[in-house]
Amino acid sequence: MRIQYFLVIIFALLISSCKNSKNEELHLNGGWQFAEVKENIPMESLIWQPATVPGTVQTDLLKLGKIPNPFVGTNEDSIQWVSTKNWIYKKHFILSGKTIKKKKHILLFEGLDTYASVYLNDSLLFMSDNAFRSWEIDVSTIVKLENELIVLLKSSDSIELVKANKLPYQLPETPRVFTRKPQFQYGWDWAPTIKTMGLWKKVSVNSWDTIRLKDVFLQTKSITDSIALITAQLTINTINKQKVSVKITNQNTSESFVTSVEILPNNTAYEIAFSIKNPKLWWTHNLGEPFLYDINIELIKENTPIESYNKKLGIRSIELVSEKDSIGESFYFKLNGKPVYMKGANYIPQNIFLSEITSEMRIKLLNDVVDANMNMLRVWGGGIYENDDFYRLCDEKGILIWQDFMFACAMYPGDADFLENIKQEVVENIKRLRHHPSIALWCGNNENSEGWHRWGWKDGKTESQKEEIWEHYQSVFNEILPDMVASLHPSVSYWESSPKYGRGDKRYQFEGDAHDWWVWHDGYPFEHFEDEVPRFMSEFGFQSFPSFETIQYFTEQDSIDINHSSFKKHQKHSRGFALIKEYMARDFPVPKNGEDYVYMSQLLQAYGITKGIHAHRLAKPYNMGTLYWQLNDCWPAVSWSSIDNSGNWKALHYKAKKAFKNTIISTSEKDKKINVSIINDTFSDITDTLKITHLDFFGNIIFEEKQILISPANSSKILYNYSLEQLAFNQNNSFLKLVFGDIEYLHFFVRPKDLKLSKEEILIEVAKNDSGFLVRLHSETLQKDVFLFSNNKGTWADNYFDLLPKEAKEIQFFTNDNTAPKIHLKALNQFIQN
Ligand code: BMA
Repeated sequence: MRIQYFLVIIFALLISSCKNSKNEELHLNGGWQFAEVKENIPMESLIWQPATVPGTVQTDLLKLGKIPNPFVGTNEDSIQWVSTKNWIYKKHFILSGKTIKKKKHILLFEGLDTYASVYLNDSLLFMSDNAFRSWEIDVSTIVKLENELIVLLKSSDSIELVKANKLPYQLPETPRVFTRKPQFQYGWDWAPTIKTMGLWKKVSVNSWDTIRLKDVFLQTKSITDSIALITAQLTINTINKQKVSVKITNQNTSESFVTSVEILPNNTAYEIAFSIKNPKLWWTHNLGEPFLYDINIELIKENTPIESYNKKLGIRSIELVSEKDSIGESFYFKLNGKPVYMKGANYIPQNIFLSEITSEMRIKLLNDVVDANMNMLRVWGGGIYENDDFYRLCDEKGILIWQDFMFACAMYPGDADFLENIKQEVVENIKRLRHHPSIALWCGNNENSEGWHRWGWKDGKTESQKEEIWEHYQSVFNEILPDMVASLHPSVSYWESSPKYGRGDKRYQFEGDAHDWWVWHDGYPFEHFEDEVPRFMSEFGFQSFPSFETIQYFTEQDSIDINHSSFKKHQKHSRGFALIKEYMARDFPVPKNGEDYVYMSQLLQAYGITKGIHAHRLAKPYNMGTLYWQLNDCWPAVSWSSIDNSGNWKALHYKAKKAFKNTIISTSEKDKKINVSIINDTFSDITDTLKITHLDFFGNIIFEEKQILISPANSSKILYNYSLEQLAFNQNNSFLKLVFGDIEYLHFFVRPKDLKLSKEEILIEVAKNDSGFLVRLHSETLQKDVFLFSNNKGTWADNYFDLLPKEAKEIQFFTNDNTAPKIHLKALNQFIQN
């Protein structure tokens, strides 16, 4: 690939009077100590203990054995005192003789949680009030060879109280709305209350002489088949006017060019244009290759490299198409000019202790996302703007991100200080994330607008108070946020609030994105997903119990005791257990034994949510996306997640994987006919044979037929009808097996509890192979929702599947353990009363 230059400014290289050497970065993460602040006790007399940075007070206390593990039993309560106290951190550090001679020293805290006063060598540097911002301060005149850094962290409780008392009314969800920190830490219907405190991101000192390349943003300006026009926007600091060289290298081809730029002290923004010929576009993994160019940008002064950045460049266009149409208002994404159906889930932080999330955990979770054929995640507004690693992995793996700003289910203050604080927060986070091709949308908030209009938040407030609260909402979500997105990241759309309209509003079904909580919160049956399909479903969900491993972990019991006292803490939804039981009784048998109940709760969740996925996909292109609530957990709990906190896939994740495939078969019943649809998310027509076989549960054929069909590109179409009147058959003990190419779908005529399944045995054979063990299953009768498990640590290639009568099935058990696993299994057949 050849790089061409559109704007090459050629300056003669001037010989500068000052000598440059490489800029330096000193990490200040190790060697911290912390202590609880005690009134009237001098610092040196406090009880100092080792601290981890990045980290939190709570995780440090846990490591020291000073608090019990809050993820276990009912311990959550016994650690609440921690966030009511003030804490102090200190670190001694030395700059080398060479480093101290540099002219500029910038201290950088990438994240402070939350109210911190930072001192260097007894000078107060700054006070922080936003965990979503980084703090950078010039310490050139304060730093010495030997230094002491102190961070005093104040409990948010008293600060929030003061702020709340200043208002003549109470904002919904007070007090969390006053503090810019992850909102779910104040407790959520899937999260414990743990308000962490600490230095939750890295700390460093950056030392430089006269010039520093602070940031690079590669912006794709336009794309055609033959050329992509790119600008490299450089942020450069200098202390004097000087000329430098900027070298841009396309590492894919090793081509590079050098241009000379004049840098001025009163300017930081510089732009260099270049182009890439015949650009290879970035695609989501399900539609192509998430191709990334590897671009190196280097600042050079007198032949000495000063600083360099490696940037991955994904060339793609993304557009939210929200246009009035004959039905209402569309809501779909165009990637590289093509409408793309979005399949995925809502993402929350992987651990309430954010600094405990490792790169391995991110890799594993995002691999699970790709494995389940998801092409979009929504980073939900009550968590965090994720760290760079997360988005880098999404870029590489071809996952699009719907990015909420961090506001959820509340009304926020609107005083000048608060507005300025969030402006800085959004500017910084947009700038940090805008180069990622995975970012598809910036969304203002989660359910704030719906809450204001529908959840009784206006009750008891005067007209002028309501006006003021709504004005504050407007300033944030209809002024500051869209203005910042438009100026800093104009190639990506802004969406005010998710959902656009709540379920009390008639427009729910016709305009924008929607959250269907009729199912679960309002107790509607799963069939409701089929009744009011919106244009884009950005949330819908149902709870289930986590894996046996997770339950054993937090109950500290070997057996599965779902009545264990710890469930009071690990089920955060007040009606959660009752709702699970109510829905289970509608569609499934309700077992008494704990293990069986856990299994059934997972089947129930998977049954309901995949019913929703199918309903949404069938309605394509009216509906163009389905993101269920929620992908993962932040601690071990009963929740809406499809992957539990130990990383185990619940039944939903296995079944979502099938329901999210690019091409699926789906069915709908109308006028005594089963309509068979093929949903094709690829950009090509598919011609293949549809094989329809109507079988009883012992494999006897009632009817069979074959037809060659064409499934048009990017469509959902009814391609076949199966009349229920043409044959006399028992709906309770037969099913349709539908096969199109390599995809298969089983249609059942009645709900699971009404299936007349037979209690035959399943034969199991286990054979060792390179990846672990191959498990071969065989049964004379249909076995529904077969769940395999073992005490050996490992993962299953498939689970919670149907085993067809007289058709053997092989399932891989991936494990490093060489001892033959004892395989246990459950199947729905075991619970049916015939
Ligand atoms: C959605 C989310 C969360 C909540 C979930 C389940 O509305 O936005 O606020 O956890 O519902 O209740």
